[in-house]
Amino acid sequence: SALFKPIRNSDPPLPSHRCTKISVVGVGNVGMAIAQTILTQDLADEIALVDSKPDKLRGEMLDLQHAAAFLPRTKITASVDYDVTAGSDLCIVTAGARQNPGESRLSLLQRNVAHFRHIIPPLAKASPDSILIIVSNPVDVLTYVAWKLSGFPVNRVLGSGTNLDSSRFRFLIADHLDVNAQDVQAFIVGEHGDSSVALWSSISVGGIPVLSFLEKQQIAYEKQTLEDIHQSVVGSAYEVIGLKGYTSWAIGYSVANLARTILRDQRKIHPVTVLARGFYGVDGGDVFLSLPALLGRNGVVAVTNVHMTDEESEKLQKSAKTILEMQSQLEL
Ligand code: 6V0
Repeated sequence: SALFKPIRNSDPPLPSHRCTKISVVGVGNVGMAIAQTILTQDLADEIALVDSKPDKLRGEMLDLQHAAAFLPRTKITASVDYDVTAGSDLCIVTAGARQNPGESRLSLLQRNVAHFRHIIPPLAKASPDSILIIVSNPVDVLTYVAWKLSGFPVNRVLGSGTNLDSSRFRFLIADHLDVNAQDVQAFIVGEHGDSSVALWSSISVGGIPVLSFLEKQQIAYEKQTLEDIHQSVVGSAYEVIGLKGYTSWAIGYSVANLARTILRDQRKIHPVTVLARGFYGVDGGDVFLSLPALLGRNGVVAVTNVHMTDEESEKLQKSAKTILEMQSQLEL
């Protein structure tokens, strides 16, 4: 006697492609923080994990599966073979090397390009209609590399970019004003790294444009205070890595937030790494960097025309040059 008695004359089961599938490549600190946030937020029906270390991979898969009694029902699979990712709606790449002490970013880039050669082509082949989110660093150049290696249209390849930097920025402004970070609209754009640009002129809190409000009310503020806040955003990752060895929770929430916007077609604006050529006067090559982008089920739908002062736009172009310089030294 079976545990359940089937209903008579019912429709055949729905095809499995009606389920939402997310693949995460790289089950290190970052990949697992992303996977676990996606799980707890019920964003996927299936999560496929890939890594080059089979034992670590199986351990992480089992550890997540053992939480089944406390979570929404999600199929969790894992393999060193990219077949496991077949038919994904979204593929998130966090695999690769981290910077060794004293190692230049260019040398890290070259090591990670070598990894991407083994990761991106099979990933793209197994899920030709998916959207790719690149998280591995240096994220801007690696998003360009992933775009080239995947052959995907440009709307379906993006990098987590300054989505995380902007969240850190909003937290610091909110903390300074003692308000909720969700009421602070503020973007960091450009490179995810040292040359990022804080768009002070477009910051608003509860719909009030902050700088023009202060100026109109003739309330004095120190430019240095603004500079200090931006510098603490730039220093944030170094500080966390110095203290705990890596960053994980904030990048986990930040990427899960992108997954939600894309898969549920939320059409929200996120500062993420996109092909920036032709926007805000960025030129000189196919450079990828963060701009406020409208995201939906097609990936990148549009780039938002945020107001920038001349100074901000000059800084953005400088950031683009920094990335292009790195890119030009690449052998693809
Ligand atoms: P980690 O904990 O060393 O994990 C990396 C994982 O990748 C390991 O499990 C490796 O086995 C795996 N891996 C390496 N090579 C391959 C390969 N060829 N194929 C499959 N798997 C492979 O690193 P962590 O998780 O801390 O960081 C991962 C990446 O994310 C690094 O490049 C970080 O610099 C980057 N980050 C990017 C952030 C962003 O905002 N864009 C934020 C934080 C970290």
